[in-house]
Amino acid sequence: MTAPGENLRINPDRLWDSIMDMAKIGPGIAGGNNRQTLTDADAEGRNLFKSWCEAAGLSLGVDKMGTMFATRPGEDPDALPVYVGSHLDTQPTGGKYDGVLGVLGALEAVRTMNDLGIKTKHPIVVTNWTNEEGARFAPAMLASGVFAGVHTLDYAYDRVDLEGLRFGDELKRIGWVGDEDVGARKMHAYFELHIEQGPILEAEGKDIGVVTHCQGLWWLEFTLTGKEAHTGSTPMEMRVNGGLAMARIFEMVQEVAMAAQPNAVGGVGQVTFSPNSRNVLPGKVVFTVDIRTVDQAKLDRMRDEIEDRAARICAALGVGCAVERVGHFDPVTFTPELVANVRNAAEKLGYSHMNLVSGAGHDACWAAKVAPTTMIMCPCVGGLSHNEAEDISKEWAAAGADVLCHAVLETAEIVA
Ligand code: HGY
Ligand code: MN
Ligand code: MN
Repeated sequence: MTAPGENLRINPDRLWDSIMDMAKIGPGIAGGNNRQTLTDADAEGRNLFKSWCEAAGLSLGVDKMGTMFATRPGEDPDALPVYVGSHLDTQPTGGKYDGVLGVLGALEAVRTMNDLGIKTKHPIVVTNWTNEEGARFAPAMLASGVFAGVHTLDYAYDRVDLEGLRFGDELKRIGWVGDEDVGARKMHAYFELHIEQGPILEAEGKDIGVVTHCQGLWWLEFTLTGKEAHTGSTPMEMRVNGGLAMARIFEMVQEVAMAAQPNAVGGVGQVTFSPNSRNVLPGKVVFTVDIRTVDQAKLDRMRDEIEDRAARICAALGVGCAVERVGHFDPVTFTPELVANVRNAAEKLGYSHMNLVSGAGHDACWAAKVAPTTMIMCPCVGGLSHNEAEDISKEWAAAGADVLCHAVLETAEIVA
């Protein structure tokens, strides 16, 4: 007689259909998604997710950062819940699976438990964190950061997007300001299923990433002050050229990251020039340097070298240089007991697997500060993510959700 849930498998078609239905909301222009946080599309995605949670018999709580917590009751009312989730917000040119696989994989695990009438000692809470991406409002993982006590609610509410709109005002506008104090909930454990967003699992032919660590990160926002002047009539020796300083800093960041190999990255994804006119030298150049590595000392060395060398590059050009550390988390070591639950689940289900360090940041990085936490990853095609062409197979999604379901049940304790 096999134990209840021993050979459990989730419903791959139901999971895939849910992912495809969510992908219809906030469509991109090239097959992916633009469902940025606190936009009308985000609100529409939240409402669809809410309807699915209610259909699965879950009770929904929302905190003051808009994070959604859908609870499946446990048999022991005093047992802390096992939280399982990720995020539904996307990059402006995001894929269909980044974050979404983790939220809907968690929902599919609960739907499967419902199908089989499985009861657990601990409640299970399916979670959608607000503003994981940090694309519209920096920093990334903003809501989970408030939940973990890293940011205050006021700090988060005052973050502004490129149009100068405030996070707190936009959350209110879409009607998703919840009544729960952020971080009041206590977790027995937190699990997050996510696409790898890198090339390793596919290259190694593995179905499952048993995530042991996550790279640490610094986001350094530089504001360079040049002198607005005519690009045609201003002699070269008279220019105070913020754009030139920016270019030299970009080259230097590349050099620092390459010197820090292996397992370190550095680059820039966003720049704004003002006045951003073709024939005006920029008076102000703002950009964010993104550096990451799993080695704490190396991470901080890279940060210090970049800040120091940028100041010298700007001084040599007479350009003003200010830097603000707008995003940071130290390298994360996930909880060995939960990592073992994931590995055992993959083993039991016959999925190929390997240990993995997450290159991207996730809400799990902040959850790990307040609860036992770990992650599960599935491959993605060509390692591509934060690109509308992001792609995974239904089989990879199902394998990840199967392992998630078993690891969660192991931790939430099936009550026969
Ligand atoms: O930046 C990250 O690693 C995540 O995609 N927010
Ligand atoms: Mn993500
Ligand atoms: Mn992302």
